[in-house]
Amino acid sequence: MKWQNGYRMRIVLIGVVAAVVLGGGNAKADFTFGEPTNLGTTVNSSADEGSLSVSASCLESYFASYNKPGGHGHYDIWVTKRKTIDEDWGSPVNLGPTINSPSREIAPEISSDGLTLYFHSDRPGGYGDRDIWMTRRASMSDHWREPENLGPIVNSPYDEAHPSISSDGLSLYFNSDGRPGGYGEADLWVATRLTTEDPWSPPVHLGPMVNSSHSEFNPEISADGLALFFVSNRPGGFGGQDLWVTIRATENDDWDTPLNLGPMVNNSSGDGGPALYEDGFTLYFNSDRTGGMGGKDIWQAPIIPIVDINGDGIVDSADMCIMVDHWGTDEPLCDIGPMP
Ligand SMILES: [Ca+2]
Ligand SMILES: [Ca+2]
Ligand SMILES: [Ca+2]
Ligand SMILES: [Ca+2]
Repeated sequence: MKWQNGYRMRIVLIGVVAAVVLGGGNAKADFTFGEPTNLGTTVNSSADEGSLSVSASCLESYFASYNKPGGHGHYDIWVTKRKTIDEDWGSPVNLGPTINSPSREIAPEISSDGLTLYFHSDRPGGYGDRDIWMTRRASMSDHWREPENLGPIVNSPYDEAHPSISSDGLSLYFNSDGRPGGYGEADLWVATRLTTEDPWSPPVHLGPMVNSSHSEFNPEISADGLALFFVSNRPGGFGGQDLWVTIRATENDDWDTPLNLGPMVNNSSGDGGPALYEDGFTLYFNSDRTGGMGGKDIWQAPIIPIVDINGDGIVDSADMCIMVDHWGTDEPLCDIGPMP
């Protein structure tokens, strides 16, 4: 997910709240999710596809696929590209044997500058179980170099998986199932560093507000660092595993109680792999719900504004009048941009 600033992030947070409270009839100036659609047959196939990561340029999307023809065994990382954001995604290309191996390479995460690709793997050369690896390239047109293990500060004999890098490159979120200090099943952790040249600090467990005895995994940090999407099988969902989000007011605040993304996105299928498009109005995720090409597919759902400012359940001229009365002000009731 790659929102550029708090302005957009607030929209999405409102949207998440809307998804939760709309049934109560008290929604106003809210957003919700539209009907998810399958990303289509160019990217999806009868193999498993998931773990999408969209570049900041919106011209590259990395994803993982299991035993997709043309791969190197088990999960591999693939990329689909396009020349402009108005074009459809092109045919996926395997990242090749420098990156992919007979082991699993999965959960790609492209850095905001497009020059580092994180992923997790159980390939030889790690510290045990799954580890987080990265590969770099000198420029957007260069080839990805030989992957490097992130080292024994971040990785351990236990499980480290599903990296998500903050837009400033200074916080690395991941999940671990079994790392000492967890609450049971997978939990979310974060490692930080002072600059991108500094080593990573020992990972910190995200604590009891976010983690539970159920599974919390596949974190996805927003570009402004104020929303953390993840997947969980915790109670309160719609069956299987669901997408959830926790938010915080500033990067110095604690994470708040996680919210389920609601029934438009989550259903009784297994839903996971959250990613967000640069424009802040598209949520990507993977699911094995009906209507796909087989196995897991990548789906997208629009994030839709609801401009019911006075909360009477109708979007009409009364809402517009309130908007006009506060035009050019910072009245929070109306500050729902970027839509006018
Ligand atoms: Ca592989
Ligand atoms: Ca490990
Ligand atoms: Ca847990
Ligand atoms: Ca599929």
